[in-house]
Formats: sequence, structure tokens, C-alpha cells
Amino acid sequence: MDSEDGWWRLGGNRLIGKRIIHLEEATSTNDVAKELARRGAEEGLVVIAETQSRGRGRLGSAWASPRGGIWLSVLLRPKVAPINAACITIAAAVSVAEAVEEVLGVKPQVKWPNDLLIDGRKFCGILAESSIRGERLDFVVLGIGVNANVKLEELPEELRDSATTLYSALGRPIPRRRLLDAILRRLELHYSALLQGRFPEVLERWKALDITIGRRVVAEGPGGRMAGKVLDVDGDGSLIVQVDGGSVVRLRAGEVHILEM
Ligand code: BT5
Repeated sequence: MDSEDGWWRLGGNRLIGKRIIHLEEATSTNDVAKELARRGAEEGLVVIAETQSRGRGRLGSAWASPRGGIWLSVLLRPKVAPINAACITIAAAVSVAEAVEEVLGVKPQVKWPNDLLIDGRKFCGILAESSIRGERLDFVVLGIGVNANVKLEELPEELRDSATTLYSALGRPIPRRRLLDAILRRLELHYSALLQGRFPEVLERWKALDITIGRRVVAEGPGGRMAGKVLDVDGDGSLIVQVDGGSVVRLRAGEVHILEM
């Protein structure tokens, strides 16, 4: 497997990853990064753990984090107001997808709002958590989990139908250092596009990878469950759904299940 010593040590001039903290084990790298953020850590800090004992997905779900994966969190302190966690999630998904294509030569798909898939199965999830102070966005911790050098058998049994790993999908060891480097470089590029008001360009890249637009889905949002057809993802990262026999709704958060692949 990937025994590259110090695979997380990246050189070069970079904002994201200028400082990298590597831990053998963390509860959740998002929690470690949040704690450091509260103590004043600088934008661009990256926390990486070899395993997580309490890796999290959205709404308190568990994220399986065996050794060999890339489990990381990035601290961002966006200074301009209209950046929201949904746009950062989209930028992160595009960054990982492009990095996987660049380093491994396979093109992943993205599924709104935070999944990356190969052959319809999830190998990466993203969890952006914002901290608001008063009216202001204080910081965002962007968590990225990639099943890199993990064998499918190392994931919990109940995930093995819906999930995959890069190692098992490609049948070869994954160079984690090169992948990490590519992810962080692309993230820096797309994050600075967001800061400069160029989210539409990032969204265009998302749309080139998206497998939800135009599909019939069951969508679950804060307002409940509905069947319909996805029309688009709009300029603030919301999903636009034409509900069967009804109106057009915008989902800011939620989950979609594709009915016909
Ligand atoms: C996510 O949530 O996909 C966000 C995952 C973020 C993980 C990273 S790792 C570094 C950082 N530190 C953390 O604690 N978290 C972040 P969501 O869309 O809610 O999906 C969660 C669901 O994905 C679970 O309920 C499972 O069904 C499934 N799942 C859990 N572990 C998985 C894995 N390793 N691979 C694929 N699917 C998984």
C-alpha cells in the first residue's frame, strides 16, 4: 500500500497548506481545525489524520476513516460577504475531481451537494462547516475525505454497495502525496476565484462533471421529500427542482437520490 514516508509534507509556495499539521489519529480533523481556528490559526492551515475515530458527515452521520485514506480539513477565513458554505463545497468537489483526473487519469462524477463518485459509487465526501460571530462569517472549516489507499473490504459492510475506493476502483496503489498536492493546488485556484467573485466559472466546471442535472430524482430538503426533475444548480449553489405536477423549488441543502441512471 502507500507507505510513502511523510506523504503529507508538501513543499512550495502556497496559501492552502502553507502549514500542515499531521496526526496519526484524530477524533475528526474538522474538530481539530475548528479548535485551532478559535485559537487564531491562520487561513490555509491544513489538518491531516491517518485515521479518525469519530469522522463525521452531515447531520451527525458517521464517516468511515480507515488508514490509507486522505482525511483532511482546511481552515478558510473568507473576508468577502457573499461566500457561503455551499459554494465552497462546490469548489472543493471540483478541486478533488480535477485532481483525481490529473493524477490518476479517471474522471469522477459529482453529485449535488457534496459527493464524488466513480461508476456511481461514492469515494469522497465533503463537509464545510461555518462559524458565525455576530453577523459575520468568522471562518469555514472545509473537511475532505477521500477513500484513497483503502480497500473496499476495509469499509463497513453496509457501505460496500454504495461506496468505492480509488484503490479498489483502479486496482492499484494511489500516490497520496501527488493527489494531496493536486487537491490543495486546485483548491487554492478555485477558492481564489470565489474570492474574486468568479463563482460562475467554478460552477461551469461543476456542471461539466455533474450527474444530477436533467435527471429524475427524489430530493429531500428541509421542507420534506419530493419527486421531480433537476433543472439546474444556481449561482449560490442551490439545486433547482421541477417538482412532479407542481412548482419549481430551490433547495439550499439536502440530499438527492437519482431514480434513473
Ligand atoms: C459527507 O457527508 O460525505 C462528508 C464526509 C466528510 C468527511 C471528511 S474526512 C475529514 C473531515 N473530518 C470529518 O470528520 N469529516 C470530514 P454526507 O454527505 O452526510 O455522507 C455521509 C454518508 O456517507 C454516511 O451516512 C454513509 O452512508 C456514507 N459514508 C460514510 N463513510 C464513507 C466512506 N468512507 N466512503 C463512502 N461513503 C461513506
